[in-house]
Formats: sequence, structure tokens, C-alpha cells
Amino acid sequence: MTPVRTAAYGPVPARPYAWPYDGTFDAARTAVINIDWQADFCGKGGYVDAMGYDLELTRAGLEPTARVLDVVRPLGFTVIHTREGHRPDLADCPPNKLWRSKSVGAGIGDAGPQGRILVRGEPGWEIVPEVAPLDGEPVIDKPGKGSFYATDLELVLRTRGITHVILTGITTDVCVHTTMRDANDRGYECLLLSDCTGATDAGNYRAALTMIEMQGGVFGAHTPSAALLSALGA
Ligand code: C5J
Repeated sequence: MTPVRTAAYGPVPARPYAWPYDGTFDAARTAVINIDWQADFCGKGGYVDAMGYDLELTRAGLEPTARVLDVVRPLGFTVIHTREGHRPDLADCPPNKLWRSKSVGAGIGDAGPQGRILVRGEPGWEIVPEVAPLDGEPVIDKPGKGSFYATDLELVLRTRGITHVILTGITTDVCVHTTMRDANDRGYECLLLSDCTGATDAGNYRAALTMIEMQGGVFGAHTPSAALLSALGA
């Protein structure tokens, strides 16, 4: 049988090193993981809005992410989505997480304009239409910040032979960073698209990118999506 060959791309100009470390990446071994593009994090009346943070910061990456998805999908890249949320009975919500959310007026499980905050199946838990999953794209439901804890993400990546991970999503300093760190620890070569992510605080966003640059790229690298798209010939 003839082995399947896919085009090799790269390297992509990035900070602090041209990505990937091994020079090239291809659609067969690379997943684009989109973290928590849910109404609770970037929609009016959701969790982030209830806490009083600026939705413009978390929505800023939506358009560039949609553009990236338009390019990588036809090229055959694996596209994965994650959602943070809890069971309706909150059996998987640690009491300290619940307490903290209530202390800032956005109690997990409380009713709001987008339904019960951070509860699976509610409108606020859904991924927003701009970057919604297509049929067949894996969606990973997670109770925490990282996408590996209490999920089958690692099994999905291993089963598909994924070695390289490109990240988009919100929020940069919380779920995106936790997932990037966990993926890096597992040996995945990670690239965060800096205009395809946002935090609830502009300083935290910048700091999260700076952290990636330490120690020669302590968790991988970051770059604007234009650099990736150019490497893909788009
Ligand atoms: C947060 C997330 N910030 N998706 N979740 O609680 O970053």
C-alpha cells in the first residue's frame, strides 16, 4: 500500500523560535485546538460578562480564528474544540471553584441571560457561531481549565498520530495556557496564535505571551495567524 503523504509546511516565523522546532509540520500530524470559544466567555450575558470584564478583549480573536479554520479545514488538519462546563447537578464542580464564582457574582449553576452559568447544555456553554464545530470535528468537554484533565483529548490526539498542536481560544492566561502547558509536558510541539486568543485583562494577555518566550520557548512558541497562513500558502 502506498503511504499517505501530505505537504510539509514551515517553519513559521514565531517567538522565541521559528516553529516547529523540527522544521516542518503537516496536516496529518497537526491539530488545531480551539479552546472554549463559548458564549460564557465571549457572549453577552455569559460568565465573563457577569463578572464585569470587557467582552471586546475575549471576542477580539474570533474573526482571525474563523479565517484560520477556513484555511486549515480544506487542507485536512485535525480541528478540535473544547468547552468548559459542568454537569447540571454540579457533581463535577469542586466546591472551591463554585464558591469563588459566587464570590464574584457569577455563580456556576446560577441562572443568567445565557441560562445556567457554565452548565453543559445551556446556551452560554455553546460555542459561538463564528467558530462553531463542523460535523465530525471532535468536541472535548472538560470540567476544568486544562483540556487534558478528566477528558479523552490525549487519546484522540494519540489515535490520530498528532505530534504538533496549534492553539486558539480563550482565555489566554487561563484555559489556553493550562492546555498549552499540559500539551507541552506531554511532548506536543505547540504554537499559540497570538491574535486568535484573548484574556479578560490586557496585561495578563501580554504576560501570557511573554511567559511562553522564556527559557527558549518554555511551552512552545507564539505568532500572529498571518505568519501561519503565509506558511500554508494562504
Ligand atoms: C476561565 C477559560 N477563564 N476558558 N476559563 O475560567 O479560560
